[in-house]
Amino acid sequence: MFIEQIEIRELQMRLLQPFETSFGATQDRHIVLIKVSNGKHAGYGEVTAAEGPFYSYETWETAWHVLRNYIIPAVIGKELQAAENFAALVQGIRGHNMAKAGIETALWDLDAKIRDVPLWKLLGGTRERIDCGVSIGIQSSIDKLLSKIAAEVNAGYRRIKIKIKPGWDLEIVKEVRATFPKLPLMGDANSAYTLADIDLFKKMDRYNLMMFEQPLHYEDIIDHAELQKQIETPICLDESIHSAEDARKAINLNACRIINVKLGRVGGHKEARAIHDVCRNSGVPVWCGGMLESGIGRAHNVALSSMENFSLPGDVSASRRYWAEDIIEPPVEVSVDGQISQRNEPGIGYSVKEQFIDDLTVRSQVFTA
Ligand code: OSB
Ligand code: MG
Repeated sequence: MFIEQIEIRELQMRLLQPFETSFGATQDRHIVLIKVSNGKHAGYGEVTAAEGPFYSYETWETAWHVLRNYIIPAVIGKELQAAENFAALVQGIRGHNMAKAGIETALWDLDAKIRDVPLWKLLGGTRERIDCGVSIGIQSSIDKLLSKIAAEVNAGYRRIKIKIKPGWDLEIVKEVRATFPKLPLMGDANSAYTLADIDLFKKMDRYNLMMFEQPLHYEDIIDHAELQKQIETPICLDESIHSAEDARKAINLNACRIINVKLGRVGGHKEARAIHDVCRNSGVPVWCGGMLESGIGRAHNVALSSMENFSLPGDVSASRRYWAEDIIEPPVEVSVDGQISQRNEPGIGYSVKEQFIDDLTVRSQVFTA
């Protein structure tokens, strides 16, 4: 495929509700969208960098800078055999995986459209329906959290993730368990703890959680291995894993028993599949994480989740949980029993609402071969 044109846009979109984690709250999203075309078809991708450098060092502004000055100049006007060949063009650019993934995922969509196949099939996926979970942010009270959980359980979601942080942890887990004794439940700390908190994890170990997600430092695998040795609940790594190599090392050290795969964090579909394979070969299940995406990033998450070893419900949920109106048609919908069906149209399989996207755009730039 010939990379004839790349368009980058910054969109402003307001989440229906603020989302709070151990590193802060967000509601007004700045989303960088990518459109790549070969002159005949267009592929779409989303940069999942957040507003500030808190989940990772990338932000929508660093992504814009690195895309414009480094990534796009490396790919514009190039002829690619397949989307997989993108990685070789940008291997000299260290990090900035979310910026890279914006282009990489757009190339996969374009590649699938040129080949006239659904993206999930091009990726090698087999799950025609994927199991969905939700991630519920930190709330102002336990009662509010309990009623949010009840609403999501009633909507059919198969797993509930709550965010934890010092002061919003043991008591909360205890209360949620008392109200929902059998619920598939997990806690995500976003790196809010250290090994000094080991007794707290031993106490939370009694509440039969599916996993603790990223309890310790965002670059650590050594201390996670120590924590995993001392608790029964599986550890799931998110922030610490950027590549299949990271996954291999973490698994070898027994730093985790589960991995959360996010397209942005790992640089796109190629590396996400490589992580999937490393984990599958070691008997480690994976699931697809979320970054409060618009419909385009969400559609890529749905397609990725079709792969065999995405055997646990992910943070991939319905558009309506995030947006009054999504930028794709139809929006991502979840069945009453908590599943999303794959689409059979080529590429991401959802159509893109170009006019609505224009209305949300605050700046854009076009690069032509
Ligand atoms: O750690 O998984 C996370 C959102 C923003 C940044 C980090 C994370 C999250 C989520 C939300 O948990 C997942 C979603 O609903 O998109
Ligand atoms: Mg996480």
